[in-house]
Amino acid sequence: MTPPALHCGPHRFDLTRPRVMGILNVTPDSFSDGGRFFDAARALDHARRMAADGADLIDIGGESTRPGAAPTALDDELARVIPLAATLAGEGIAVSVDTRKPEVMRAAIAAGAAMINDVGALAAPGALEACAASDAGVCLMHMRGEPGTMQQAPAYDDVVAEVRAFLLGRAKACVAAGIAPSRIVLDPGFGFGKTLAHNLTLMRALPELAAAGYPVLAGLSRKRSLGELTGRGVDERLPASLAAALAAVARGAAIVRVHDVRETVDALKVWLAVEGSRS
Ligand code: 9MG
Repeated sequence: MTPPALHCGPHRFDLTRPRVMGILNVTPDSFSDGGRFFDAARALDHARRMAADGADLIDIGGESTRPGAAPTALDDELARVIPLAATLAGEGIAVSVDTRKPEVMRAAIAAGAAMINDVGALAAPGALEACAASDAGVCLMHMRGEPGTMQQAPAYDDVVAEVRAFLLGRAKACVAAGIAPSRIVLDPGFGFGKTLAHNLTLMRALPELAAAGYPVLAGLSRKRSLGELTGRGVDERLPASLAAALAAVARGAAIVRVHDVRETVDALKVWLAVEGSRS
């Protein structure tokens, strides 16, 4: 069951309708937008555009997590992310910061970020404490391995059971550290140490994950699995990304993380008109 609301700093999201997180990669080497928003002025324009198009949250990432990516130095990540987060938060936009570093988490929260999106599920020393000392939302994602090597023959005995147990274990650690359950989002981490078959199995099992009582975030936009299914290059995956977002929402995802906000918002409006709210 999707909980009725998510609390993220000053923002409260009613989850009786699906929410959209717009992606803002401020890295020179993003797989999906090729570093187009590395320039701060362009990044700001793009974030404001996504917010105007209906994004509920803007997820700013200053370290690439694409398969094969190398780590980013702390100072570089801070310089890329924090001024943008401060400006956008100052405009009332709900900012999420995609980071694994506790130092970046603390600076992001001080700059007004409403959510920390951690592909490492707050496992780094100091990460839980950094978030617990705030009222920001947290997105806990499952990843098998590290971005540099995670797609080298990932293997599971039971991908659904393993991902679910990991995420519920991390949620428990968050609650024990003082993070209210109403601030926690779970994410199976499509493409993070998973084959196409793993991703499809997880997609079919989203209702099982949602049944745990935390909102579920699904990130499939433009990902490699969609290229494998359609034969399309990264710039040609909009229809596949929309289909994936709708399939995820139909299986209980509360938030979809996407590049193409305007198109996704339209698709969800149609879905919602047909389905009605989730209350
Ligand atoms: C940073 N990032 C890239 N893909 C992602 C996904 O699927 N989920 C979350 N939470 N973050 C992601």
